[in-house]
Amino acid sequence: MPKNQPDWPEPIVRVQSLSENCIDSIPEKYIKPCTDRPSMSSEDANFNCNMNIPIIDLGGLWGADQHVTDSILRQISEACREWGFFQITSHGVRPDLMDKARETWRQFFHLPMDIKQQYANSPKTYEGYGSRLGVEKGAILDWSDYYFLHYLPFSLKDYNKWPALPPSSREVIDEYGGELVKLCGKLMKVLSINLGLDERRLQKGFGGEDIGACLRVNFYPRCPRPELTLGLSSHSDPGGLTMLLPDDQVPGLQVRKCDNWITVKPQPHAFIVNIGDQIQVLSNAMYKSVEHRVIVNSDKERVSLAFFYNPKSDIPIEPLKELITQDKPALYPPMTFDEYRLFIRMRGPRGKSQVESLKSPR
Ligand SMILES: O=C(O)CCC(=O)C(=O)O
Repeated sequence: MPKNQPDWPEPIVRVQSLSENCIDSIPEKYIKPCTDRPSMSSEDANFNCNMNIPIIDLGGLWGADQHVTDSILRQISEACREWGFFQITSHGVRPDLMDKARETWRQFFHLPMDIKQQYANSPKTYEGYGSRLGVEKGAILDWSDYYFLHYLPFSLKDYNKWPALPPSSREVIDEYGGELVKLCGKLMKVLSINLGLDERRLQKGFGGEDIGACLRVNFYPRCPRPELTLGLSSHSDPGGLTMLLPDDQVPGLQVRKCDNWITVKPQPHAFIVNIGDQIQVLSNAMYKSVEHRVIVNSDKERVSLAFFYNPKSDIPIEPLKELITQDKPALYPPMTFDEYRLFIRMRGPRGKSQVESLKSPR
């Protein structure tokens, strides 16, 4: 992988290096406008304390007891409609694999900088070690570094673009991805059934077996002025479904609920699932992707693994015919995922502006 980053508009600065050198201030480039800064008011904190996204135990989902299955399907259906976000437990991925995956990545971010720099990314594919999303010169940046890689399709899977260190990281990352692809396949069936469709319908809408899957590992270093910045700006996920493995020690993910930001309280060994823009489009907005963002803190770094399950990238994605009615005509024109994700790759995270801008004029 080339060591220079020819296409970034400005020299890349690693937030981790900034964090190690900033004692009590942060560079202006990371200071958000007042309206985007996290609220530190005690009123908001109180409201926040009592709220969490739904937690759903998947144990028994595919078992013999139809009442249990129906109850889990109902909980997921409600969570998709009301929240667009939920946590799942008893999901079948081994807890030790989840811990190992997160620790492997934590160790990667603690390797010496010259090793990490060998994987420095460019905005052409974003694969590798990165420190900004979007290529707009002068943009206000987020307080995080990340690593991005592909699992699927096989044509994009390239072990040489995955970190070789720490030892056995490629095996761990590979096994983790395989498990998550299986889990996402199961959830796609659940969502299809809940939308009143054949259980394979959403997967078919994604392009069958030929889908995309990728991982972004986020590293949020400690920040001396967390009230002025964000680890990741508000956005909805452009893809299909996201499975987030959050830090087990440090909260930070906030989900927008009406006009409030709810800080997610992660359950041990749960995945946080959220609906992406492509499912909003396929479901003709029966399910909606939801804005979320990440706050940082001055005491502890944070690591999260966001696994994105996406449609095949070169087929048109549009509302499924079965979900179009006279009362509810197709809300979105067809667009490939390749075309769609260009927006976020060029402009960086911008709330829900992209999916909203797609809506067909009526
Ligand atoms: O770090 C988190 O908790 C959320 C990460 C996220 O939203 C993303 O990677 O898209």
